[in-house]
Amino acid sequence: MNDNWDESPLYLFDRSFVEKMDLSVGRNGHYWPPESFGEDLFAVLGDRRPDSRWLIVGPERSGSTFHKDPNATSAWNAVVKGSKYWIMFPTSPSQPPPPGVFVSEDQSEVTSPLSIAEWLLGFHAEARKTPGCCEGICNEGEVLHVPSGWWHLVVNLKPSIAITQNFVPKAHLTNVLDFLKNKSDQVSGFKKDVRNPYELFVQKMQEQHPNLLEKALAELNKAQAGRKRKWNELVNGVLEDDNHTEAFSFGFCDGADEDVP
Ligand SMILES: O=C(O)CCC(=O)C(=O)O
Ligand SMILES: [Fe+2]
Repeated sequence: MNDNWDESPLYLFDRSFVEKMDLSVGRNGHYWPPESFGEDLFAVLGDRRPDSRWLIVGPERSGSTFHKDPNATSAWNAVVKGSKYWIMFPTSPSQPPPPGVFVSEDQSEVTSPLSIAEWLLGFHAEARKTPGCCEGICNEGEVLHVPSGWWHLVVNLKPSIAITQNFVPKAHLTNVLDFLKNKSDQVSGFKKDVRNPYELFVQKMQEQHPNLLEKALAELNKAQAGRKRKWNELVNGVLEDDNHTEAFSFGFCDGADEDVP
């Protein structure tokens, strides 16, 4: 880190730092998740939850290219040392990905052919003018919230150490259920013995938070029915009358209208 001139320096993500460093996580431990983010519903999965916490270490210029966090989770990112520049975009089905970023039709693959430096030189100015763009610098001791489904790019302005943790807040339960159920080929971070993450999550939620689950599944059904109707409209080329269009929100589960940074 101290003697590196690479344009894209090596960037370390350690998902086992708690075990390796023998840390205790919790109110009286070495660190604990900021309480302002509320309950993490993936906690119902116990040790079968997907990877969820990382120690991130890198020199200046290292960083993360544009992505959305896995399994439609939200995240917090706490800078322990150094500082990070963030640029983010709210999720929206009506808005294309950030300038210079290309996704496959099912959003499973992100192609950002440029290094962070090239993207900043070529697309930063345009991106900053895009509606919804948020940017800022997090310094030591500051914590950033990455809402479910938001695009983000991060670059370390100084040599940095951060801790990040992914979580499922109540507000995004429907998005996570939708992702696990309908994008099962893109689900990541679960151990191999978890064959069906969606079923396991539903089962554990049923045991521990049945009311939340019921509400979220009802929302999911409504969104799926809306998507199906829209599909039929497109395929049949039929324009539905007003009665059919009012309750419909295409891409509801992408959280188009609910995220507040
Ligand atoms: O480079 C960073 O600190 C951001 C990390 C990040 O976005 C992630 O782990 O999902
Ligand atoms: Fe991220």
